[in-house]
Order: sequence, then C-alpha cells, then structure tokens
Amino acid sequence: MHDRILHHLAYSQGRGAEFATTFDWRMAVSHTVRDLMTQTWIDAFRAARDQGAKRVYYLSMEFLIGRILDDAIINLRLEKPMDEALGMLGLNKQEILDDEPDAALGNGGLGRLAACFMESLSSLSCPAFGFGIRYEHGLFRQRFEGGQQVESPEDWLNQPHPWEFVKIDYSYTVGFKGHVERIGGRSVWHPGESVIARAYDTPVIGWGGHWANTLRLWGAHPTTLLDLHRFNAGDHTAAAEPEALARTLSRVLYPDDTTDAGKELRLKQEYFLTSASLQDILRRFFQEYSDLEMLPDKVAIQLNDTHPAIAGPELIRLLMDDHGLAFEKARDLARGVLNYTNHTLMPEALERWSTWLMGRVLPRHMQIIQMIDDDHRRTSGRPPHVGIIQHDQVLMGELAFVMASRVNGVSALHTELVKNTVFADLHRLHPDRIVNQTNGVTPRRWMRLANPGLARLLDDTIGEGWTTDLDRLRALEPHADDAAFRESLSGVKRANKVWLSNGLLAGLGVRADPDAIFDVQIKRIHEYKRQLLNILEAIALWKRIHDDPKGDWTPRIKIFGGKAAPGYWLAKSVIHLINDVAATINGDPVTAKFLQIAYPSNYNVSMAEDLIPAADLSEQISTAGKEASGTGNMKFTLNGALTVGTLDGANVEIRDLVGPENFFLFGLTAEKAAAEAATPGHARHAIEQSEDLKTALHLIAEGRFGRAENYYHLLDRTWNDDPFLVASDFDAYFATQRRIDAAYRDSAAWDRMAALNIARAGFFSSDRTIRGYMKDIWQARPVVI
Ligand code: NBG
Repeated sequence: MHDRILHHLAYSQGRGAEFATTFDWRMAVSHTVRDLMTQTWIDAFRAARDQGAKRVYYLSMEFLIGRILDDAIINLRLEKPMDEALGMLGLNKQEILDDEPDAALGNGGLGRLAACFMESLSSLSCPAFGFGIRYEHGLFRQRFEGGQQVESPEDWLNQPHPWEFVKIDYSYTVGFKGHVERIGGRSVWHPGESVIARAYDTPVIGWGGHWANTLRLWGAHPTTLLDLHRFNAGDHTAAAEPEALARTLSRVLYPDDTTDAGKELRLKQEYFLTSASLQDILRRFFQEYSDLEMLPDKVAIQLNDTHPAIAGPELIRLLMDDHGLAFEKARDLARGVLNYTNHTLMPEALERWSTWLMGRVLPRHMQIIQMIDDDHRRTSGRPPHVGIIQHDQVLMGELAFVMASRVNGVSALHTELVKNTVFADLHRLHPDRIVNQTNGVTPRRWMRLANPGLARLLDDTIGEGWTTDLDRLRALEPHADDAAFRESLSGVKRANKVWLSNGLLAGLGVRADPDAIFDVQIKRIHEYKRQLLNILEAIALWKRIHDDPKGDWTPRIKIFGGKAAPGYWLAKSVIHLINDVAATINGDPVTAKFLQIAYPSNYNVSMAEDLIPAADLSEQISTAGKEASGTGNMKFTLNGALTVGTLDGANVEIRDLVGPENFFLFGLTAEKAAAEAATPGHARHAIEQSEDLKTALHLIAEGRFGRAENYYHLLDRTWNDDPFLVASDFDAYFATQRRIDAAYRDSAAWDRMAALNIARAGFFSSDRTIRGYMKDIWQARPVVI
C-alpha cells in the first residue's frame, strides 16, 4: 500500500515526498484506492453482460454523495493496511480525509437517498447504473452574516476529481427547440440547438469489494467548440458563445428543495439528463440484443421523482422516430421499463410546465405528450377532470404515473396519502400500480464510517454480520438489560459528544457540556419541517429557566443545521431568528449552564456524519402528513438517539418498530392536522391557550432577539395563518420535551431505550429497500462474479 501511494505521488501527482502537500497526498491515496476497485468494477461489468442480467438504471437529478475516500477504504476493508501505510509515511489520516470536498450534487433527502441506493445496489451485486448530471457547482455554500444566510457558489470541480473516468466515446447529442417535419409517414425533429452529453463515470464499490456499479454523470459540451468565422473577424467573446451556452446546462444544481423551479433552464437540464441516459440505455441494449421486444426483460428504469419524467415521451420518440415502431408498440415498451417514485405531496413541488414552454423547448415531445394523453383518455375511460394536460399545463406527476409500470411512495403513510390525495383518480383507474417502498439508509456510511466506536462495539457484541444484514441488530435486544453493555454504549456516545463538543467550541465558541442532552435538528430549513417550533420551544424554556435559575433543570444543547433555498425568505427569517436567539441565550450567564444553542453553518453530508453519532435526541417534528418519509430520522435511530417526533413519514414505522415506550410522540395526526389547518382562526385560538407560546412570541415582538421588525412577518404568519400548525402543536411539544428532560436523568433507562432503538431499527437499511425494489418493481436479480 505504502509503495503504491508513493508510486502515485510520483507518477500521478509528479511530486517527491518532501515537497508533497496534503492535497498531493490525498490524490495519491485516492488513486491508490481507486486502483483497488477498478478491477472489481471491470469484472462486474463483464459478469453482468456474460450472464445476460437485467440492468437497473436510476435516473436522478441529484446524487448527494459526500466524500468518497473513507467510504471506499471501509467498503474495500482497507482500514488496517491503510492505517499502517499512512503511519509509515508519517501522515495524518484525518487531515487527508478532511481535505476531500463534499460532492454535494443534491439538495437533501432525495439526493442522499439516491446515493444510499447506489451503495446498496453495489453491496447487493445488482447490476445498475446511476445517471445524473455532473454539476460544476453543487449545492451553494452557506455562511452567516449578522445571523443571516449568505450563499456563495460551491466549486468542488475547481480541483481534479480523482475518482472519475471520462468515457469520451460515450457521447450523445441532445437537441432543443427547432421544428418537426413529417417525411414519408415519419416525424423528423430538427432541433434548433444541440449540445453533447459526455459520460463521466465513477465506480461505486459495495461492501467487501465484491461488486461495483457505475455512477454516470453527464457533462454538457458544445457541438462546435468555437465559431471560427466570428473569431477571425475579431469578435472573440461571441465566438465562444456555443461553448458558454452548452456549459450552462451542467453548470449549477438548482438549489430548491421541494419546490418546483419553473425555469426553462431547469427543463433543459431535465431533458439533457433524460435524453443522454435513454440513448445510452438503448445503445447498451443493442450491444447485446437486437429484438426490442426484449427491452422490458433486460432493462428497468427508475425515475427519481418527476424530474426525469420526460423519459416517457423521450423513449417513445426514440422508438418511433429512430426505430420506426408504431405508437402503441412504443408506448407498451416504454411502460414496460419505466417506474416512478413520488417523494412529496407538497403542491408546490409537483412539477408542471406550460404547454407553450414545452412546445417551444421540446416540440416533438409536446406532440407525443398529447398522443399519450389522448390515448390514456381513450383506453382508461377516465373522467374529464383527470389528465396529463390541464389548463394549458403539462402535469409531470400525471405523465410519470401514466407512463410507469409501478409508482411508489417512500413510507407506508406517504404511500397511503399518495393513493388518497394527489393520485386518487389515477389510483382508482389503475389500482395495482402504486406500491410502497419505505426508504432506508446504508449502514456502511451511516454506522461504520460515521460511528466507528459504535461499529466496534456491535462487532464485539454480535459479530460483523449486521453490516450487510441489519436485521441482525435484533441480537442486541437482550444486551439492553445488561448494565455492562449499556455502560459501553453510553461510553461510545459520550466519546462522540466530547469530540463534537470540542469542534463546536473551536468552530463557534459554543460551550456544549458533554453531559447535557444533545438535541439535534438537521435538515433543509422549511416551514413544514418546523424549525420554528423548535426555536420557540427554546425561547419558552429559556424564559422559564431565567425566572427560576435555581430550579432543577436538565442541561441541554440544541443544535441546528441546514440551508434554506435562496429565494425562500420565510425559511431564511427562521435561520435569522435561530441565530439571533442563540446570540441572546448563549450570552445569558443566568441560564448558561442549562441551555445553549449551536448553529454551525454550511450543513452537509460530512457534518451529518459528525453530528448524528453524537446526538441524544433526534428532532423529527414536521406537521403530520407533510414529510414523505425522512431518512435522517433513520440515521439517528440507528446511532442510538431517541426521537421526539410526530406521526409523520417513516416516524410512524420507526415508532412501531422500536416500541411506543421508546419514542417521544407528540402532536396532531395527519388527519387531525388537515382538519385543524382548515379551521378558521386555529392559530390565534391555540396561542391564546398557551402561556409559554404567548410569552415566546411576545419576547420576539419586544425585540429581545435582535430587531423585532425582522420578525414581524414571521410573527404575523404564526398568529394569523400558521398553515403548518406550529401553534396548535406547541403545548404538546413543550410538554413532551419536559418528559424528555426527566427521562434523560435516569441514565440507565435512557441507555436501555437507546439500545432498543438500535436493536429494532435494522428494517431501515437501504439494502432492505433495494431488495424491495428488485422484487416488486424491477424484477432484477443479483449477479455473482
Ligand atoms: C424528499 C422528502 C423526504 C424523503 C426524501 C427521500 C423531496 C422532493 N422529497 O421526506 O421530503 O425522505 O424525499 O424520499 O426532496
């Protein structure tokens, strides 16, 4: 290992050891590790082809991968030899790992789920490709100025990315705009613009290094590099226009989470991903087979949300216009391979494009969408208010549904709501199409990598088998009653808390007593996720402590992490408020030892890996019926944090599995919440009932936490509108937090609950989720080399 690293330092980096920087060493180490997965990758590719395996293609606008190096070291089981080699070279491993930028090609849960799925597909040796976009700039960087979020561009590709292989022979032309001509009974689309999609491949290695799949990210390149005519005429800027135009397509990730970015560029990006991927899928198919009838036996495509929903029309277009199939045949083949996952019910996130925009950017697709819609009307006998095109808009959810074999929700509750709300009409017409696949997370990254102390304890207690068979965590159950085991478990937690506490002190100057409750809410900032409820609770608690400083309070540190979409200013005022409240509370000597608030900026995957293992309490407090699933909730549970949560998304299943006595439930149910939200004056009424909430709101209005006028709008919305029921759920939340304070004091009982949470959460492995997709949706099977 040591020789290989020095080899790469010299021949990949061109450096002698005495001149090498941390970056040089990281590149040398990364290339060394990449070498060790490449043969598996090539062998896996070959085995899938030799065995005529069905391939799975996961189309996603987002892959929130995070750092790759440590994950690869762990999955290849190279920890020992790597530690030895780095020791011999006198290098600090942590420094090298921390030098890697987070690959942040995603916003939140949807993108991180795609990354967990890629890892599980490899760990299960299911032949698969992830298709995405190689954004030059991933999710923006966040910093706070005067407590407010300020965004700046992220630039992970400003340095060589050591993991990828460029496949210049896999390049496809993707067209936009132009017109459609009928020639000899066939439609011919003459695009007015086009770009080249080029494949950048990253191997994704599974546990044990037995299998690797490909994450293929498309980079946009110009069809003509330079307008030489204009260049020679001296107009150098205009000459570079074709290049600039193309590059914008893969330049930035849209930083919206659960909102529909209704922009022409966004539509073009979606089509760019979809068209390049489908052309590639057909090319790969024709390398092995010549009969298109076999397509559904050999190919399964998963559409991650509606973002790639143009896949239906695009595949029909390719089959009709390029391969000469009739519409009905093309439709059946497309439906035979396509499936769609719904990730949200939020109305603003359900994509819709005006027929005008669609017709202008993708004229041939607009025709085909019309054909699909007409055909569905004829064949399904649907009522007139149901359809893909409504009020001059193309509804991408409806399009995805109509073109899919299977449609799935991401938790049991969410799937029921999908059936009864957004897709109720389509569900009635196609009652077998919707299935549930509750989300999961990979235990390799979220336990082994993030929490090595816990992994070691689990290995010693129940053996290593849990890593790939997470249900084996059940074997921990009897140990929950063993004081020595509980002691070890709380020792691991405490060490993680000490480590985090040092980081918070160094980074933010916040003092977190490792014996306090570490109470963590990390996720996108969104009204429905109710960070506001959490910070209002903090204010009310602070007031109570302040009024009774001699009281027997349980010390707590509240930790927040998360970004708001740059245009979502209500979410941004919540960020501002949290920071303002933190400044006041942390500066209060009277309450300092009982309550602290920490909000480190620029939350990302790597930060989650530090925070989750150190958490005692996981905040999963969304308004019931709004969070499709959540996946952070699963990561916390698997790392032994207890949940304070509503009956929303996968919380419902977490609570069922760990047992209601090991879960802090509060709040209205989805049904009651919907009724409450529809009751006029519900917010005002709830506030009048609650002394604590009234006090908290008054303190903000009095300007105790920065200038009151910064929060008038937030206060007004809470008093008069409050669509996400912060007020209605406040008292229940506050009371539950006080129950938690009391429970935490009985450390034996708390540790027992933590142990049982871990022991009973094996269901939430993404291996289980992927097996579900393989069986119920893709009909795909693992391959052995
Ligand atoms: C998110 C949901 C989460 C869910 C993830 C992954 C979108 C559109 N949806 O609840 O809000 O866990 O998807 O399924 O980002």
